[in-house]
Amino acid sequence: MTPHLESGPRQPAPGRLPPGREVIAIGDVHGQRALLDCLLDGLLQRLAGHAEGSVEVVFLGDLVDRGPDSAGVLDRVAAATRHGLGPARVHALMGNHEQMLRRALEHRPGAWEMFLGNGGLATARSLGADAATPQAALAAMARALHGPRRRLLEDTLKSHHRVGDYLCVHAGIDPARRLAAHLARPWDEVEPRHWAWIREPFLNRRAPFEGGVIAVHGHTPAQGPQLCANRLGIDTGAAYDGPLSALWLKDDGLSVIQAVP
Ligand SMILES: [Mn+2]
Repeated sequence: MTPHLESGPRQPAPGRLPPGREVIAIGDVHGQRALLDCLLDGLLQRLAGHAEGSVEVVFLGDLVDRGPDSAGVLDRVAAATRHGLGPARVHALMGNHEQMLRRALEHRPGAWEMFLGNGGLATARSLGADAATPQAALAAMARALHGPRRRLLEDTLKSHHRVGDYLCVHAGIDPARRLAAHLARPWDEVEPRHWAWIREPFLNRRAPFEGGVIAVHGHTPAQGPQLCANRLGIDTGAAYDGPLSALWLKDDGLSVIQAVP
């Protein structure tokens, strides 16, 4: 089946953006290249006529794993971060799945098993690494992750991206820590309260976050977008045959556009 695009209604936005600026955040892609192409092509049409640099597209992380074409997703996102999407600049954040992939490629203890246990086999296959031993598979993956794919994974991915009141981050914010220290942590650490991994006590928090920032995040899939006063969650389960969602933030409202399988 060919994916199709669905656009939701305009709704009030919980935060403010600098004048003339717009943000489009894209949830966990997880190797779904066909959904990604459908979504980006639809966004490109809707971006026609926008001033150069007035819109920023932010991938919220988890480009890889579970879905069938992680290699193709890395290629499309690498090209977008390099050349933009029409008039929009494109940023990409580190997800816990990129972190697991990097750790496997660095041969960290237990990292290969963790990678396989979280949908990594599909990524290995899409990179042409269907080898019998972990060592052979990792060597083949390392060879396939060259050029723009390698630069994306090693240099381009960021921990967060803030525009106005909105803080784009993969999983969320640990409310028990100072924001700056929380976001500055190196991403080769793996622990559950990390910004690339956190679920609770982030998801159930109703109080505002430090500085009144509104988290724009993926990581925890839900049936539909989670549009709360203090967080906007847009992982709608593309990994599990759900749609791939984009959240379009403007100063006078927000809307959700989905590529539906
Ligand atoms: Mn994810």
